[in-house]
Amino acid sequence: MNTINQRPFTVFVEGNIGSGKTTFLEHFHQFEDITLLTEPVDEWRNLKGWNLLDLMYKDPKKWAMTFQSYVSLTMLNMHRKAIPTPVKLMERSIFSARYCFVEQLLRNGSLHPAQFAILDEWFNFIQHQIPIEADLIVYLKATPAVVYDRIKKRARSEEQCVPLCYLENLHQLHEDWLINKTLGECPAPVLVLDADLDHSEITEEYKRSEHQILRKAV
Ligand code: DGT
Repeated sequence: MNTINQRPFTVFVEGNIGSGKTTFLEHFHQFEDITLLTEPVDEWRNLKGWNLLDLMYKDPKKWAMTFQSYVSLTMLNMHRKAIPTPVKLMERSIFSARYCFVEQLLRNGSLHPAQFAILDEWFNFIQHQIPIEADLIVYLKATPAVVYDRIKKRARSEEQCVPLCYLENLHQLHEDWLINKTLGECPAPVLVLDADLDHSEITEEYKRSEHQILRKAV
């Protein structure tokens, strides 16, 4: 078990929309001494009755700033959450929100440069003033066409308008951030898994990460 003064070994699970982050977290349900923090999508879909995710997709120019501001808050909450186990596995992070989504929304014109500047200032402030622990990033690397098909199949109502090019751009931003290291700061070593594999093969692929994630828990 974790001692009070020891911080948990902290892992971010990153990857495109539909790359299987939730399924990856579910794989680790079977292990003790690990806390799984799923992304607060439900909070984004219901803030005092408002569906911010839907508003953002329907009218990004109007709602992207508001949405990203709330994403930052909910992500920060996850980063700062005290947990009782020696390992913490988190779906996404404040870093992918900034380097992938905010970047994308700036580039496609959904965010005005002035709005981007404010989000960037907040991000820099948080990074420098609030401890955010990161020990490992698991990157679920997937082909955009594959995640496009999965998103269509899972039919989350807000995402039905997401075009393939949006996923291609997001994929490239993940690559630039985590592989090419040409975008922002990569806060931890990256383990790349093949997230194109289908259900029958993916468990074996997930197992490849167990040793690195659980070594602190065993
Ligand atoms: P999974 O399990 O890999 O299929 O994961 P998803 O697709 O459930 O989770 P994720 O984080 O890729 O995305 C959930 C939805 O929220 C999706 O429509 C993209 C959107 N989203 C997540 N983070 C951000 C963000 O920072 N900004 C914007 N604009 N959208 C975001």
